[in-house]
Amino acid sequence: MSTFPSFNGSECEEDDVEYNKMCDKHKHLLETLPKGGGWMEQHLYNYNGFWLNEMFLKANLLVHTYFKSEPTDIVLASFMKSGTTWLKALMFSTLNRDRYSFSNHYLHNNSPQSTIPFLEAVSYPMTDFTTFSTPRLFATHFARTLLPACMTSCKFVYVCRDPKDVLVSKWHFISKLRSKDLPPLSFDEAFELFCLGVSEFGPFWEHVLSYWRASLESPDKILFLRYEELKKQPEVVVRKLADFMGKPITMEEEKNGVVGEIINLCSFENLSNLEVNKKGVDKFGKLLEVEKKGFFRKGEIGDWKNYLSEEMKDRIDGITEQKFQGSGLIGFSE
Ligand code: PAP
Repeated sequence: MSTFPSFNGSECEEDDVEYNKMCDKHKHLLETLPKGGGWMEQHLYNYNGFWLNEMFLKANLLVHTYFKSEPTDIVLASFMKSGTTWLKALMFSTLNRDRYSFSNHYLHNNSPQSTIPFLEAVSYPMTDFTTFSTPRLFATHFARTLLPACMTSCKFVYVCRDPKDVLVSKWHFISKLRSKDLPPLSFDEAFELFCLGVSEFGPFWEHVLSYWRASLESPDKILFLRYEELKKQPEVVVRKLADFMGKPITMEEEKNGVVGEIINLCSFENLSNLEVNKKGVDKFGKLLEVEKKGFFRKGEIGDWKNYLSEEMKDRIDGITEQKFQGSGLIGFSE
């Protein structure tokens, strides 16, 4: 089961002036922003250069109005379907490796989604994040430039992935969440929208560049990772993550094989075969429920080869080359 009920944009609290002002802004934006074809719902709205649906637009306004970041916060940022679930598990288990034994771990009985909350799943009234232990971990699919200025002081782990695999993964995922009032979204339609940049939280390329540029400006604040490097050299990435989060792997831990334990615990094979990730739903805020097994499909590099023609591949690679030109960021061609 997965549901995506339509969002009631006019829901307001009479006695909260700030919230009511925000609701009015949301309503006004929905009426005035440029619209594009939605994947889950009929429309996406172009807000400051990025495409959001009604619910995520409201979440963005909520974050700007109510979220108070701490300089010690660590934020996992990603475009949808780039490896967020994997990184949630890796960051949580790396940071909390003294707290749980690998033979009886929190992740054996709880989904990776429960470890790090998504900022775009916030609703009103916002959860009291001040009670979270330091460093607080958050996740987001919002582009860097859509986040409030106060978050400049936070650390970010950004994970990106070959857009061809992102597209395939996203199309599978969204097909299950798409409103039942709409006709199914064909792969060709999804491809076209993706290439035009019209895609939840996208355009993909501008999303990646928003974090890449920030990482060049503040390399100590943004750890820029790729799904593909994680697949090929997970031990290197886990050590980088541990260093970046301020908890380097000690010599003793190296001797005890802790890095390997973390990698095995968080592997696609292990997580996708756990009962807790096979049944039931993960809830995101009040409005979105997603089948847990929907976060685990194939977990491979290059599944796009089963979906994209040579011409489609060339078109996406061409866009990547053109968009990344001069940025110092290399593309994803194998
Ligand atoms: P989200 O944007 O909805 O949070 P996200 O976790 O970023 O999704 O991406 C899901 C993809 O990561 C899926 O890719 P696929 O459709 O190509 O298979 C999913 O299978 C993959 N994935 C999930 N967990 C892991 C893991 N532990 N190792 C490798 N890949 C994983």
